[in-house]
Amino acid sequence: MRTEEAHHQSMTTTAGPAHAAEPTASSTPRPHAAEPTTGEFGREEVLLASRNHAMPLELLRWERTPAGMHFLVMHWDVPMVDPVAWRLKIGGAVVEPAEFSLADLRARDRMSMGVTLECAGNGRSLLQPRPVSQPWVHGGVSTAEWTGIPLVALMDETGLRPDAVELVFSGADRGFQGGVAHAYERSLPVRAAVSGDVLLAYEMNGQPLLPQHGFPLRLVVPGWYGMASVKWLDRIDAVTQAFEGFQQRFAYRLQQDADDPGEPVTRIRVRSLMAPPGIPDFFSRRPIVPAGATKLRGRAWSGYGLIKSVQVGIDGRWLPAQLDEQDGRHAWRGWSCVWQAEEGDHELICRAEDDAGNIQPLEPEWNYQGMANNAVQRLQVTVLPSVSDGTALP
Ligand SMILES: Nc1nc2c(c(=O)[nH]1)N[C@H]1C(S)=C(S)[C@@H](COP(=O)(O)O)O[C@H]1N2
Ligand SMILES: [Mo]
Repeated sequence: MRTEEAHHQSMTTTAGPAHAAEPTASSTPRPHAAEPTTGEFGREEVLLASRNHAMPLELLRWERTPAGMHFLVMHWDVPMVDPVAWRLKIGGAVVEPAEFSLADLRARDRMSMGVTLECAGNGRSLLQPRPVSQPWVHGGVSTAEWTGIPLVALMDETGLRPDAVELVFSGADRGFQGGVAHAYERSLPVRAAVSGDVLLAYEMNGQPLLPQHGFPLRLVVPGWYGMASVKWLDRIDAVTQAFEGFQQRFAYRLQQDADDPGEPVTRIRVRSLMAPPGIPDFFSRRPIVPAGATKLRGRAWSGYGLIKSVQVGIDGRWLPAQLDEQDGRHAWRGWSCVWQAEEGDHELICRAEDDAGNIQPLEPEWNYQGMANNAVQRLQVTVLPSVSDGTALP
């Protein structure tokens, strides 16, 4: 239901005592603190963006993103977890509730895989009007090598009661969002959680997880937007009804307006990005490229299948890109294309298609939270006759 309140309420102040914990139709908690805007970036957005950094797009040249360059999202504070006292507790609708220490988990058969994680809000700031939240441009995506144990291995030990419908994953971090205090919790349908390659990861790129990426243990859900991959994991509960926590029910929804219950955000939509060619101008970051043959490189991924093709658009003319070898089922796929760059200003676009028949839209599909924007990247570049030390911009 639409209400007057919806248009001028603030998330950082409490609406009223009766509204604090039990949301009603007239006080639906809002994941974002302000209405979408066409205005300038605010102080809160700048602060969020400096805590939750992007992967610089030149890192698209790397098959695996170095840990310190992997994009980062923390809703609240990084929790300090004592790895000796820490236990993973599995309970709820299971046959045998159990607790595991980090040493228990590390002693089991390990599995490693390259997984592309992308934040569901990646591309948010390119929408008009712009939802006010973490103001991603393109860099909310990275690919690390994750090592741990398959979730299904532990669930086989604890067993699941036949009435279990979802698993709820809880992180050790807590905060307020939508005016409600809660731990970061997300659920997956039982089938998605125990089929697939869902991993309980304790290493990233061969090293113990860094504090900001979920030390000592995190979930990695290949193919799903990043919100599913709960960090600082300390509980898994099997539940017999759909989970209604804030991060499930109100955040990560494809909504048309604040009161639209919306559809849940799940898998990663097909997308490609290009590493910037040439060398950048410091302040504008515009790429400056010398005339002649230039190799354009990038990566493409999809949570719905494998990448089938990538096209590169140069001033509106499409060229097919060459695809690198597919690297596992869950890591992005490299692509390249040779461009005969001619002097002047140009627009470069890349557009991927997956083997489920999904193709990137040319224009973003707007939604209220700025989720899952997989529109093509448009890169404005300048080609000069040559570029050497001392070359001046025109
Ligand atoms: N416990 C917890 N898990 C979390 C989050 C969080 O804030 N708390 N953020 C989620 C979101 S929105 C994303 S996109 C990914 C980002 O993972 P990364 O920071 O390792 O890149 O973590 C997810 N897991
Ligand atoms: Mo995210």
